[in-house]
Amino acid sequence: MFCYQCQETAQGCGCTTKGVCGKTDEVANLQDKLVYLTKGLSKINLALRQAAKQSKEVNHFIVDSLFMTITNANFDPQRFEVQIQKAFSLREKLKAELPKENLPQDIVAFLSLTEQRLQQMQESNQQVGVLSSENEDMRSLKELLTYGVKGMAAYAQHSANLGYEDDEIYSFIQQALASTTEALSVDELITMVLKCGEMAVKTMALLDKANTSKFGNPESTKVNIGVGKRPAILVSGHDFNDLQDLLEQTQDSGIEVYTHCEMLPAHYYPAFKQYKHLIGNYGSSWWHQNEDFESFNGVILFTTNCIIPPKSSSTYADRVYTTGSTGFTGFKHIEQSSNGKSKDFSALIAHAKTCKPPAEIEQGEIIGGFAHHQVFALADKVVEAVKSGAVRKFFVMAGCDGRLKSRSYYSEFAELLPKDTVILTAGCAKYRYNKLSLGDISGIPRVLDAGQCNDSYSLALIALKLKEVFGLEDINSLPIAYNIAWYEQKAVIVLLALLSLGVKNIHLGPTLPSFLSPNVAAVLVKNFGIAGIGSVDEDIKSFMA
Ligand code: FSO
Ligand code: SF4
Repeated sequence: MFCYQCQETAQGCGCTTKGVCGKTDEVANLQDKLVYLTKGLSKINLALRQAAKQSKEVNHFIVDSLFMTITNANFDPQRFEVQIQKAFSLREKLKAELPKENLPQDIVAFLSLTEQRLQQMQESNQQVGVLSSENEDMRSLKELLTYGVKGMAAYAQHSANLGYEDDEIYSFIQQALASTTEALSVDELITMVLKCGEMAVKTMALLDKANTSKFGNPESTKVNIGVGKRPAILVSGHDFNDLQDLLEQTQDSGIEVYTHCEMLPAHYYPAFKQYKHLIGNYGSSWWHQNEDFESFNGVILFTTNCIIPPKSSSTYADRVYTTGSTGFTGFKHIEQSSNGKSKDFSALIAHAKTCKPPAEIEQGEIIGGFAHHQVFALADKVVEAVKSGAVRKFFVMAGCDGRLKSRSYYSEFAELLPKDTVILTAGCAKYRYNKLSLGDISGIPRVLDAGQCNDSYSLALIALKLKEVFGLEDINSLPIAYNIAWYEQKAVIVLLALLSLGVKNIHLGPTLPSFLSPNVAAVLVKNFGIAGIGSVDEDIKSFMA
């Protein structure tokens, strides 16, 4: 195996025997094969698209497959075997639709690919896996593009689950995948990467539309972090559609429901407030799940990543269920219903009824719900605070949390920021500072949480609105600094989206991605002013200067 797609990659270089995340060599190799097959299917679907005969089933399959390969989404080799078989059968289905003559050579080769040949290609590093690109700059750009479309696929799948789809997004994902197999120049690949950022903005806008159309606009909300008295289900991941289906199916069942990690922003939406048995948010960010799940006592449902393998001493594994693109050997999996109906959560609900209620680990409330609509409603107050000097600077600290000790930087940074600054956050990065008492400025909380990582889109809209209100030409003239923490591939697509909106001088930490070769990193530094992080004191000094 060779994988360097996330921030925690071994020694900052690459995982080669087993992932730091827990991914086995077997699963890593299956994932590489699956990604390779999505490239072939993309080429066929692009060819069919020219005759307006593209397959929706393949669009969905590619998005699902990419999501399955995102860090901490799926560790189950059997699920990947099944997906690989499905890729071959989809290829056969599409074959019948293709013209019999004048097919490009690469499609002809893909149509005759066997599983055995795929295995040989993988073993000899031919076209399958990261190391199949020998030139480190080409490899870097191809992987940056691949990780970008993996993140895009995750957001596209959430939108699709809510009934919002855009063929342009599917088409771009397929073009991007196909382009990684072509003999493109460095400049052509850079163009694709920049285009990926533009499509990221479209994808996040679509997901924002899906979420707000279905659940209303997030509003300023205090979320309980204590516990109730009944047996309960803890819902993790990002998929609001699953959460809503579960809440419907647990109405009046005597079961209470809690959110974990990235499901916290559900509480900010009006539609979720009507569920009185949605009690609050339990625990902390994804990497605390061993402790959080142990003390929760009830059933846990993963709708998306981040899953971490339970410790051998853990007692909660038999209480965990996965659904959607997620999977883990030993966890039970809830399948999609085949007839377009809601998923059937009855087994999980029955299981929850046999469990003890959650143990209390903290009490109190956290505040959030500051997505674009809520912040625009406060615009006058915000503008006044900036004009009067009460707010000197905003810090966008969106992104991810992670296990590395060095991430304590973000808690310290938040704590030591001057009191006339406001943090704009989204994603699980917020757990580094959303329970600190950072106070408010004339009623504006000093941590404004917009929501999940995809709600970084809201942060961009807020910046664009401020630019308009202050009559500025350039988004970078605003008193906004960007100090973003990344971990997995959804953060990569968020970064590309911000770059495409013209945001410059983003600081990225705790380390820069190891998949950026020195030359590719230099291009990002030169054109976008991307930088890493240093010490908290020095960084605050330079940001405030
Ligand atoms: Fe976090 Fe995990 Fe949302 Fe990611 S829970 S790390 S970028 O999956 O998607 O922010
Ligand atoms: Fe390593 Fe990250 Fe890949 Fe897991 S996802 S194998 S930790 S680089």
